[in-house]
Amino acid sequence: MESELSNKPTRRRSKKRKLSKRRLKIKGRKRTTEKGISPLVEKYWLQRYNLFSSYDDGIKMDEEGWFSVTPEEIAIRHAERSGGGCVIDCFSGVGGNTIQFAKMCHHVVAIDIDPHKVELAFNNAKIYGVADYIDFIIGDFFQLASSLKGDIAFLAPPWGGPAYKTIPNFSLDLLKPKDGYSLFQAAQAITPNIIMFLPRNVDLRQVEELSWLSSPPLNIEIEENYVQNHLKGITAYFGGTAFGKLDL
Ligand code: MGP
Ligand code: SAH
Repeated sequence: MESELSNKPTRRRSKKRKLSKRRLKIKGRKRTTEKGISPLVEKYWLQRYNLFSSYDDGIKMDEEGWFSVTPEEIAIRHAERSGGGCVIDCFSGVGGNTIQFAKMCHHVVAIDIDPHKVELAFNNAKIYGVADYIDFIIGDFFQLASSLKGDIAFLAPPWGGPAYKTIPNFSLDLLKPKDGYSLFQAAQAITPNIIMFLPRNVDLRQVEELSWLSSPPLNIEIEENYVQNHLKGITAYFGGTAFGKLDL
């Protein structure tokens, strides 16, 4: 009897400790699954309303989408410069640019090689009510380029992941899946009116050289893009998109 009494509190304490440990584990697990956010994308998630102002209405992302999507304010700026015609968004991702082009332009062709990205972009375009103005294509831009027609080619290719910023002078050779010169040449098969969204540390001399790939050289304008005073990227406008809105 005595020994039972003396054992009881000890057993209760250890049960309690086990319970609270389990509760902590559940709490930890719940936090990550609720947001579905990995440590890599947490900093982008914190900026979610700068990326999509309608984020809470059901926007869907994947990891690459989080760190690659063009912030909404910048995507609006790109669309304002596009002149309202037919835009080919050659690397459409989860749809940050595609959606804003669709809001302001006659039609958008949105291409991505990753079928899951196209699903996400379609979902996101529906949230913004613009899916009907977009043709979604799953495919490799480099294979499709020669068969595409449009007033503007928009290029926001992969920059090689968030580590791009560790390179002091980002060379166009580092763009994926092919270097910037090949990319620009493929786009020129569609139109000389090209808009390119590039890393803020890009080698600007190389960007200017792109305009010399045409004869006579294309007009070029370079713009820095800020969100809340933070430089996010650089936009190069070529051909008719340089120096104001494209005149169609
Ligand atoms: P960032 O530099 O990774 O984020 O990306 P942030 O918050 O500016 O980082 P910090 O360390 O300076 O505080 C800035 C923006 O660049 C993103 O919001 C995307 O719009 C764009 N971006 C980044 N990457 C890695 C890519 C990419 O691979 N492709 C494209 N098209 N855009 C990218
Ligand atoms: N501007 C987009 C982000 C583009 S990120 C936005 O605002 O959401 C670059 C995208 O290029 C990625 O989604 C990647 O899947 C796609 N991509 C990579 N190689 C490609 C290729 N060869 N052809 C078409 N898309 C490609």
